[in-house]
Amino acid sequence: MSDKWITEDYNNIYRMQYKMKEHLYSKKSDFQKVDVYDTEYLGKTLFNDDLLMTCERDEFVYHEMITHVPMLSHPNPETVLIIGGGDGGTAREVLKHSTVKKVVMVEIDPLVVEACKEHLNVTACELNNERLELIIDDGVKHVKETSENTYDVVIVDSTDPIGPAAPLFNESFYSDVKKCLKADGIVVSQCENPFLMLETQKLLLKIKSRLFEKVSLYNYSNITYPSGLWSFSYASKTVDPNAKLREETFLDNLKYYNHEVHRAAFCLPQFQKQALKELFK
Ligand code: SPD
Repeated sequence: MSDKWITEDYNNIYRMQYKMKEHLYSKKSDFQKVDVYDTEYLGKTLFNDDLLMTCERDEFVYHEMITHVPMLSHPNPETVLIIGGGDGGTAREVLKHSTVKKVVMVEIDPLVVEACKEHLNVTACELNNERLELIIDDGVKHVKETSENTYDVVIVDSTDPIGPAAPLFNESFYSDVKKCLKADGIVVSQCENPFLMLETQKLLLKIKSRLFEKVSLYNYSNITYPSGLWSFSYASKTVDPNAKLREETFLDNLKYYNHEVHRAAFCLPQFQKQALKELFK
């Protein structure tokens, strides 16, 4: 019997392949095709439109870094909005914080939630937490309709800037996010990677630097997204991400994040720093 491989193709110039054990889930929503595969090396994996979103092997890197950098930079994060994040990994990390009273998560695609609840318990394990309100809706519409000064932290846990996530890379969306944030609020967003998507990183930072007083970008390395070195962009009206970091007792149990990694993540390779430094504030 021949081996079965799953392929993620980046613009027909770069491919990654994973040896499949079993195809566990496949459905088409109004937005995309959603698949869950069990694989030899990555364990269970979630794919949207044939792009790898998250997997058992290294989901902790992405979810710890998108969450704990803003959450531990903020002096007292009580109310948190997650845009996207339907697999539940970011919500799981946010809910570890003792300060958190309420998390609202707005995921556009109900099938992402369904697939992960059925097959990816490692990320979906807190989706029924009583401090979490899960709304199936368009995140762009949600922030437009949200009142001023509602959230301490907004986390944009999006897919790539194509398909349903494309509007999450627009200025009008971030202008509404700014409105929703309190005076010391922070927004962190999935910001692609410096090797293949430097122009997208520039565009998102330009938008944030037109709207916010503090703007920067930090990196993490993972094994599942093309080219390996990926980034999150940071913006706040007032809070410097490298000033004072909060302590939490759960920190010793994390697998990627610690305070040293937090500070080091803002040190960028020279080519990325040169390309983006004018946009940092
Ligand atoms: N090419 C994948 C880009 C990252 C997408 N976000 C993943 C969501 C994990 N919660």
